[in-house]
Amino acid sequence: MRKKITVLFVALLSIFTLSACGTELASYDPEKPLGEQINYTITGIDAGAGIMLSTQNALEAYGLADENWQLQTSSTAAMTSTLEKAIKNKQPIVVTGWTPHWMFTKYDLKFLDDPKNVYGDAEDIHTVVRKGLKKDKPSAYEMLDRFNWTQDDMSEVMLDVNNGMDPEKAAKKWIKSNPDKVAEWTDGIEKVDGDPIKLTYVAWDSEIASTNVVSEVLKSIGYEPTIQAMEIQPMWASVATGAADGMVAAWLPNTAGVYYEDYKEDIDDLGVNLKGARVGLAVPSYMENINSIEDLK
Ligand code: PBE
Repeated sequence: MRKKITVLFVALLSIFTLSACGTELASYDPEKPLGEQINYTITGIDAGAGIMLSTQNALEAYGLADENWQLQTSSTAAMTSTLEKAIKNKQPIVVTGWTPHWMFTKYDLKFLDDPKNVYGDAEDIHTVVRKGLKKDKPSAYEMLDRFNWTQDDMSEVMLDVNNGMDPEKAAKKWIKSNPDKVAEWTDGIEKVDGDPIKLTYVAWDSEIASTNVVSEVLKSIGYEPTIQAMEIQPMWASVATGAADGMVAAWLPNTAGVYYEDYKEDIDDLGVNLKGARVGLAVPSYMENINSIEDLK
């Protein structure tokens, strides 16, 4: 009996302690050093993402690694949900941020200046296909080569998906309301009869949007596409080895630069499908005195 009570007591005590540790962070305090307030932690996404590699470089370049700043690996979904909670409570937070992404539409965020230019200037998103696609599937090649759209286009699809719409449905909806753009990508292309085509992507919100739109457009010219989500390195490898026909998810020159270097001999880069993307560190606008990565020190 006594033992049971002790066990119960210890159990209760640990629940209380854990919930005490789990209490929310305090609100952002501009008078206190930021590092102390957020445990010197930047909230990141999936490990292989280019933005994670760049952020590791930034921690070194700005001397933040020496001050024990660290980058927490998670996923886009976990990062945005942590961000949402922080914003609700006006708490301090630093995240890996990029546009186009609905986080910048939904929340009042700002990019931190990057005077050392670690994240590079504006990025473009490229379409990359396997060698030999031009010969084997000329209609798909031509459509993929023509595919290009704007940040607003992509954001529209992303926002619908974020609001709970199925990605395929959101893609169809966008296609229906943008017939002129779709015609530019498909006019005069010879239709095929159920040829398979395989696209790979990483399940970032931006790439879920673009890959689903391209897949639906390929359907409209007679292809039977499969789209397969994977991690970033296998995505590049799948196209380089010919296991996949192509992808529309290459953020260049900086973000996926290391992958491009590794695979450039074995792929066919069809150039830009979206201009002026951006990658960096971001904070909520209420962190008024934090405007540059230098301000994290
Ligand atoms: N992103 C979104 C990716 C590319 C698309 C910025 C998170 C990255 O590799 O970092």
